[in-house]
Amino acid sequence: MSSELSPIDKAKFLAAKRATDFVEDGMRVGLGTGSTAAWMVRLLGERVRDEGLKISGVPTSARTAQLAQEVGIKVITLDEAKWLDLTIDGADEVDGDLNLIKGGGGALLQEKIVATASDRMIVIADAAKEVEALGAFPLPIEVIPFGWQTSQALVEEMLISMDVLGRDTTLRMNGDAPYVTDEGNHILDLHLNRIGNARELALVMNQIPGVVENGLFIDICDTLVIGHGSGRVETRD
Ligand code: ABF
Repeated sequence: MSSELSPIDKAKFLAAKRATDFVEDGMRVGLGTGSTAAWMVRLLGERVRDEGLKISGVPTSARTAQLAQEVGIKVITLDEAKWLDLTIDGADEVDGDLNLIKGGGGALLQEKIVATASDRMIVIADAAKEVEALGAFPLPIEVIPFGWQTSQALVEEMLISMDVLGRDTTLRMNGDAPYVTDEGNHILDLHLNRIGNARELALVMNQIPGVVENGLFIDICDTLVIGHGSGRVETRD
């Protein structure tokens, strides 16, 4: 399959395939969202079909739930699972400390809940996702619809007070309407260029009234699997 893919899709496929090696019979597995995670879901579906792999999958978005069901993975809720052995998910950026920016796919809230409720989180990504410092990718934050413009103004004030590079925040749109998450919330994208202290920003962000969650995943990723278009795959803990 991987021979017909573009270099970046081959990189995503290879990272996803390596990560599925960590999935064992009987596991409760968090299933991530995005194109790299979609490869992982499809490959796990093949193992269910071809090897009789017995796993329960907890999806991190409605679209991942649909794909998992289509490929024959038993889908359960997080509350039915109670706790997960492993979550495999993509990312938008990953730094040298395995801290992440996630949420480009709009699923950051369920992704963070599921990843946090797991014994281990494996991030799968193409090599372009690796950065020296987080922030070039706009940081998504999820805000409730009620008073979202006030939340946006409070976020911008907070960024100024923290002297964060970049101030521009934009409401994520879906065509002419605001993007709506699976939970019915909106997303603000923060164009920060470079985040100096991601840990502090992640803590402060969630104190702002109206902010539900942010796309900084600090100390959550345990293992990084990076795929390259050349065919090389690296695994780092
Ligand atoms: C998802 O994976 C999102 O959090 C993140 O934005 C996305 C990365 O997408 P892709 O794998 O398509 O590059 O978990």
